[in-house]
Amino acid sequence: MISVYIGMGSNLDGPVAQLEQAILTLTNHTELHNIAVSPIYSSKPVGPQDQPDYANAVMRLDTKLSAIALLDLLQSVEQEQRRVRDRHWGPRTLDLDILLYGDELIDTPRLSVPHPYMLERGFVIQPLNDLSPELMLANGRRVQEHLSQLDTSDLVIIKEV
Ligand code: A4P
Ligand code: MG
Repeated sequence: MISVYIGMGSNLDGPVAQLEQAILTLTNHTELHNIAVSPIYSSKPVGPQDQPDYANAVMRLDTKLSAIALLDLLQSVEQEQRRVRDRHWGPRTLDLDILLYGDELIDTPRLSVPHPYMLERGFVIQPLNDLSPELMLANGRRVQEHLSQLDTSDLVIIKEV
């Protein structure tokens, strides 16, 4: 079993409900085990500011799926929720990113793990810290050390899962 962390984000069509639907789908998947989910946070958009606030959370799970098989699964869940609700180009209804896949370093056209921007993002590191503050990252530092260096003043818990 590999221990995996997934970053979840949505800023369209009922962001909290989008995350809850994705959590339900993944929880019911036979290949994913011991799922734990952080609180859901509201966060200000990073990048273009002319878009709604995001709902963000992090999920931890154990799986025997390969990283690519897991990416395929996450993208199928994204497609499922996008196909039903997203009628326009623009902010996404659901973004599921593989943050960490065990301690593997992956650098291929389809997959970069650890996720390249995770350390800079309060909306990732805060919920990751809620689940695993002591987790040691590839750079030899713990999640809680990174959290102490980030501005998280825009984050508000909107739902305990
Ligand atoms: N890909 C490469 N590495 C990974 C990985 N570790 N996990 C590839 C998942 N996918 C990975 O992703 C494009 C391609 O990235 C995939 O086909 C996969 O092969 P995408 O989700 O379709 O496109 P995207 O959303 O433009 O990319 P990405 O990287 O998910 O976007 P970002 O950088 O995450 O930006 N502000 C707040 N507050 N909260 C947010 O959640 N999210 C974004 C999206 C911007 N601002 C935000 C938030
Ligand atoms: Mg993505």
